[in-house]
Amino acid sequence: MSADWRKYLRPGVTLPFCPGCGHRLLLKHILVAVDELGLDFDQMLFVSGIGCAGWIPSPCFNSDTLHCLHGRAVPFAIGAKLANPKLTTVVVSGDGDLVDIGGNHLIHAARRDEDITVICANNMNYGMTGGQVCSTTPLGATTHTTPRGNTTRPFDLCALVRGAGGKYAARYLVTQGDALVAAIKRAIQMPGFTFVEALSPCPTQFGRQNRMDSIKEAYRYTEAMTLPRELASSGETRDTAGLLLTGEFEND
Ligand SMILES: Cc1ncc(C[n+]2csc(CCOP(=O)(O)OP(=O)(O)O)c2C)c(N)n1
Ligand code: SF4
Ligand SMILES: [Mg+2]
Repeated sequence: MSADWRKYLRPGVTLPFCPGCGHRLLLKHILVAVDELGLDFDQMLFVSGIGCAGWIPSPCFNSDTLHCLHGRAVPFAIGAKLANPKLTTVVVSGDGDLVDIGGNHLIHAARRDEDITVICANNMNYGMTGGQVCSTTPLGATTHTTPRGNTTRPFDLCALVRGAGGKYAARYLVTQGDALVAAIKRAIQMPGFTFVEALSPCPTQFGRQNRMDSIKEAYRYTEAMTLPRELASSGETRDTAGLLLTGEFEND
């Protein structure tokens, strides 16, 4: 794996994440993908909304970045791409930002096959604001707003994007570096709307509220929710036991 990813960081920046945060790993994987593709960083635009995940590109990346209104990263990205079609336009934001607050933008961008890549850092809660429930929180999980356990079913993000018409969706844990880098590269290279979901543990909020005593435990919990797609019986994004499949999914 390329060791050169740090050269894409804004000079002097301190990565603004808690120890063990999955977003830190995702940041690295995105920059490794950019480096391996040999892209001109000056011709890239990264767009993010509000949340810890929104801090991955901005302030960290030394490219053009748009750190925009909560839930509005996708329409900002579409606007920028329309204004300058040569820009490689990549949204990097959180599950709460992209799927709760901005969910309508996400599904319609997929339906319209807008020429952008969306990378969603899914930590299954609103990390920045203290760990509230969101539409990706697993059933039964404790959050600040569900102290007795979440009673509503979470979205399966890859299924959501596929159902909306998105041609390419992929899901990996942030610890699956090689696979995640390959998926990000594929998504950036493929024309049209592409989506990568990175399962990114939040030990500080989600982990602590669910009695995970260490960073390792937070990673084990997330890993236990997944199954490699090759081991499942069909091309669905979730298996019959409800496990999220990791892999790449394409519509015809
Ligand atoms: C309009 C508006 N509503 C609510 C908030 C509060 N808020 C800030 S970040 C955030 C959640 C972000 O969650 P997510 O996108 O999952 O990012 P994470 O912090 O989990 O990485 C919320 C609700 C806000 N800043 N603006
Ligand atoms: S609160 Fe959670 S998501 Fe935010 S930086 Fe800390 S560990 Fe990461
Ligand atoms: Mg989140």
